[in-house]
Amino acid sequence: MLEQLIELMNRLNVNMLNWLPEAASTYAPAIDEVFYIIYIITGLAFLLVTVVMFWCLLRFKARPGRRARYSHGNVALELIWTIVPTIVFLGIFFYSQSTWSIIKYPSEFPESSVQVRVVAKQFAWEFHYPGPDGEFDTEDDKMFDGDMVVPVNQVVGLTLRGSDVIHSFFVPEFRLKQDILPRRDIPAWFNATKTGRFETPCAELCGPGHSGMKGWVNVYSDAEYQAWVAEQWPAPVDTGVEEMGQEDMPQGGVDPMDQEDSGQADTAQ
Ligand SMILES: [Cu+2]
Repeated sequence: MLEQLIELMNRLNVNMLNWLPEAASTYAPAIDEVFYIIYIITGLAFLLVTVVMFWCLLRFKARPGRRARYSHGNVALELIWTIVPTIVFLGIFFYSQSTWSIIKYPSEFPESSVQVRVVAKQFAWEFHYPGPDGEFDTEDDKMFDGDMVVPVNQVVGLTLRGSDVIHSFFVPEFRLKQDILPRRDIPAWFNATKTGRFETPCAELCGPGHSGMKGWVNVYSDAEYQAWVAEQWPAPVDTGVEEMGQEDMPQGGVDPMDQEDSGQADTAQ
């Protein structure tokens, strides 16, 4: 039903939602669906109001001899235009609830395999990585100015931290937007479905340099990401788990696929 309507809107060239940026995260299609439903409802309401307005203009226009009549109101009509929008709004609320909750409620978040702390400041983005130990604020942490690197098809957990005023982390292609407040850590997540370089413009007016406050999310393929990690945190790695994984390999007996899997499991922790 929704798809047919979208198809029809596309054919009639009235579908402004075609202007949305490409969808490149797992939850982007669900967000777009809510967009479409609201777009269709408001589009129909716009049509209805416009038609009724023009009908009234013609039907009740001034005519010689006709006197204006004072209307005190119509209870039935008022009930209808209160109850119908209430039902529509509640419907949108319940319909979008599942999408909203997986994106916004930390208890509903999927488990992440990569953790990045995003620090917003006037007027730049800092992306902090915990390093091989998986712990923030330790010696192997690394900070990248303006560029975040993540693997494709993996859940990336974010901690959004503000250092001065209110900012907003926004990746249009992921349909992810979250305000950042000073002195608060706000969790967020995404799972990118396409490789590429996606801009993260600050989406909350934060001062004179706001328009220049840009960052980038670089989504790499798995192999590219592993290579990037190896380049940033060169071996030897001092966690026992990693060492075992690397040294056992030449001795044989280990399926390379298993090896890769356990490597991923390591980064997951
Ligand atoms: Cu800003």
